[in-house]
Amino acid sequence: MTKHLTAPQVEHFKQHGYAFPFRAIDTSEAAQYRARIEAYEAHVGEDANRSLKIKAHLASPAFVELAQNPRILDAVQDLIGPDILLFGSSVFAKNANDPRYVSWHQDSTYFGLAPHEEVTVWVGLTDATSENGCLRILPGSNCEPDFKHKETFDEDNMLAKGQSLIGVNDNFGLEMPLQAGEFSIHHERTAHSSRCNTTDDRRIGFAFFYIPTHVTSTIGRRRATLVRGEDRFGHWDEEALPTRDYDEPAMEQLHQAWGQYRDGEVKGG
Ligand SMILES: O=C(O)CCC(=O)C(=O)O
Repeated sequence: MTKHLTAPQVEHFKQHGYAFPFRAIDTSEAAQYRARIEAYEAHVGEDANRSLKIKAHLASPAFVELAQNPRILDAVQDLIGPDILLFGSSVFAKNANDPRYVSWHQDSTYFGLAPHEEVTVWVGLTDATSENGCLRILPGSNCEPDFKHKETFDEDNMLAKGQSLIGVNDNFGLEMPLQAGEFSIHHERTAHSSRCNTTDDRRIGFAFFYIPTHVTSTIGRRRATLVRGEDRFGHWDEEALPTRDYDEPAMEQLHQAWGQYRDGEVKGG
């Protein structure tokens, strides 16, 4: 028996690498989360994209709570089973009329996980539309061999290394529009991207990265948080979760994980 997705939705995910839309929170809660991201930006004096990366949930207990949202975890459980670790999260915030985009990429190349069973839940904290650059995926790419990336370091590319898949036909991209508070799910091998924001408001999404507890890190021991079930494997060290906003030990882990990723110490294996 599935908990949130229907059996055909689970089958569709296996074959095509994505599922959407599902509701996690209502629009007023989404607006509160947006306000929290913007309060963080005011606190650090820069765009959330610059530091709420890889372990963004460690900036606030409220973000950990969103990662533990039962509707999200029920959907994740339907896809990867009942023992679930949150190993990371990133905020993708585009400003109004923002030329920045996300190039086609596969997270499996960069996450350093084996086997490739990670799923990403992307929660819209604003509406995500064609015009403001909603997430796009290449259906079925989850079942294809790994693609090759080139690292472009393009200034307008929101990815740390500007990593871009070589030879993708952009016309096959499928958009996943969402209303604020809804979420989509994609597999770590599903190629995805997003275009720039041509509207007068921001487009903000919070991406959470979940793995079943048997998945290992191919790049040495790292930290993760058990969000449901039991960890009978012990492949991951525990994260120190924040007890208040911008809690120092938690922020230190956030910055450390982002630094390792950005500086290339953390690469896929
Ligand atoms: O939000 C975006 O535009 C890109 C998101 C993304 O690359 C991801 O969720 O892995």
